[in-house]
Amino acid sequence: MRVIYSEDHKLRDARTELHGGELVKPFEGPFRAEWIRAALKQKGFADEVAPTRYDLSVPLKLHDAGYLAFLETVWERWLSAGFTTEAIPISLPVRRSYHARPPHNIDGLIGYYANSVETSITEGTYQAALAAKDCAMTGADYLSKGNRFAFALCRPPGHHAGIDLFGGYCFLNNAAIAAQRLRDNGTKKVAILDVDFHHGNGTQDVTYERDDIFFASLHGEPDDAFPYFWGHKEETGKGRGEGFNANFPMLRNTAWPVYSEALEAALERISAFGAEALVLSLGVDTFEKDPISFFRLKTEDFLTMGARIAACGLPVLTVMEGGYGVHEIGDNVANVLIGLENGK
Ligand code: OKP
Ligand code: ZN
Repeated sequence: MRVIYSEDHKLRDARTELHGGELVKPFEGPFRAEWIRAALKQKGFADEVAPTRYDLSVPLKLHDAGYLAFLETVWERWLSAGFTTEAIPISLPVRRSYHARPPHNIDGLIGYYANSVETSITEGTYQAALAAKDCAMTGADYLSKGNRFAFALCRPPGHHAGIDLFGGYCFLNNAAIAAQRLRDNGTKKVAILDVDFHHGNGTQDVTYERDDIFFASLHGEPDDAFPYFWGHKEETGKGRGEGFNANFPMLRNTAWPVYSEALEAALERISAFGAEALVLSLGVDTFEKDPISFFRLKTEDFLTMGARIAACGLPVLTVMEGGYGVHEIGDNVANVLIGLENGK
């Protein structure tokens, strides 16, 4: 399977994350991609390529133009405002912010475009996010040439990035951008299956009113898990997108027997939709030892997961999302990819 990887991910290397009332070293750091890459090399994934560069025309079909302009300039504007440390939002438009509009002041603007506040913005963050988007788009183009599988080793991740919102370590929605690229290349129906532990609220946001991209997410129950305010079963899509969004929230300590039933149900929906290609938003933070999550999947379960997904017969672009803390994230990702190849 082809692996698409850019060194530019290293430009996203924040010093701070707001966690439990403290600024800590971020869970989402450069070591993640390098651990995953090392495991892939060790398991014989030798076909690694750098991404092609793409402009913003595809991202602009999903993200707001003002939001992208904000991402491009926020670091410079933050420094110009006199701040000397990483950029963190403080005031967000929430309930009854009736006249919310993007303020000129960068300290306000960063809150306007935030859906959570653990994700500090740093020098280089935008460059890394652009490279992650390039990896995802390169993978989409590789599938459109007739290849069955590709893996975009994206970092920073993307599935919490909404139309005009960053947060949850995400800035550009890599998986949705790949899905849009597949659409633009002529694939009529694309499904995104999100198996990251956290609900893909950003992906849901950018696809919610669409009937050409089906979104299914398996995740920790919102009553108990970040991002808390999205991911309920009742969120089924809107307008022409009604019926094209499916959420599968699960309880604390969910292990493979229960998880696999939800996976089967999601794949059933994807096949009933008539998907011609699948973008797999892969987070391995469902692993039993993940430091910020509460499912109980084991390393061998990821092999079964990949095989089961491949059995749907679709071309699959796997896009990297979460998975933290422990070296096993490498083997877990490799197992999904090996499972995909075995299950075809
Ligand atoms: C990103 B992805 C730990 C609590 C959770 C944000 C989690 C973002 C997860 N500080 N905070 O979906 O893996
Ligand atoms: Zn996650």
